[in-house]
Amino acid sequence: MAGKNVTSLKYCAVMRIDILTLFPGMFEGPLTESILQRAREKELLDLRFHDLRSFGLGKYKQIDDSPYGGGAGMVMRVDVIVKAIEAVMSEGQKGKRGQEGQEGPLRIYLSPRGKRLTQTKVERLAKKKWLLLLCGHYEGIDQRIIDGGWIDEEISIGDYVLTGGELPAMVLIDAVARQIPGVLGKDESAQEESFSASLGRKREYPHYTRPEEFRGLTVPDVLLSGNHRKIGEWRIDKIK
Ligand code: 4FV
Repeated sequence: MAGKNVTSLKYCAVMRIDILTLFPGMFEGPLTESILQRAREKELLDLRFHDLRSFGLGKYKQIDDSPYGGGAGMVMRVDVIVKAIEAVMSEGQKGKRGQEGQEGPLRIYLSPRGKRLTQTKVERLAKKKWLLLLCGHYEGIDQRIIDGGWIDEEISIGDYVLTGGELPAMVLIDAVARQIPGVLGKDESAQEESFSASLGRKREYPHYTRPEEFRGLTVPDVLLSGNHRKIGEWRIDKIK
């Protein structure tokens, strides 16, 4: 990640997230711009990328194999993935974090078989100090990685199939990071927005800004009235 050294952040970051992926380069861009990059520079977010290939077997660093029982595609091997997860956990236990008796990371596997990611779940995850995200590829991972207890939660971002878990991981990181105090500037609020508790988990009201008139399209008069009680009532009425 040329120019933006992101992994050598000190331990004081509010939230540490370790990402296990075959394609660390995919995170270039979405997590190195704007609000998320600022959060990393302000040491509110400590992102660490681990290339699963480096835990591969043999000369060719094999990480997957053909599915037992036959069928198309390849499956990521239990021995490779568990080695990677345990390496991150032991690495994290060393140093300052370990001394504080910091419990291990909440280990999340992004997959269409998971529970759907919601704002309520995002707010719960944002209270954690340490997350580990496993990004699958191909047909997915050997089920023993989950049944054997190396994954705490399986999370899906939606009922469709992607080429890998990297985009879902970025979606989760973006949504969670916004909930970390200090990440959103004062003019950006996570309070009164869609699906937030203050809006009863409903979709927020529509927004308008200058120009007041555009090709005959105008702004609702109440929003120009300065009457904040009426504006509040209008907005509540627009929440759906
Ligand atoms: C996905 C989702 C998703 C499935 C096979 C990765 C892919 C490949 N992850 N929400 N929808 N994952 O489609 O989280 O391994």
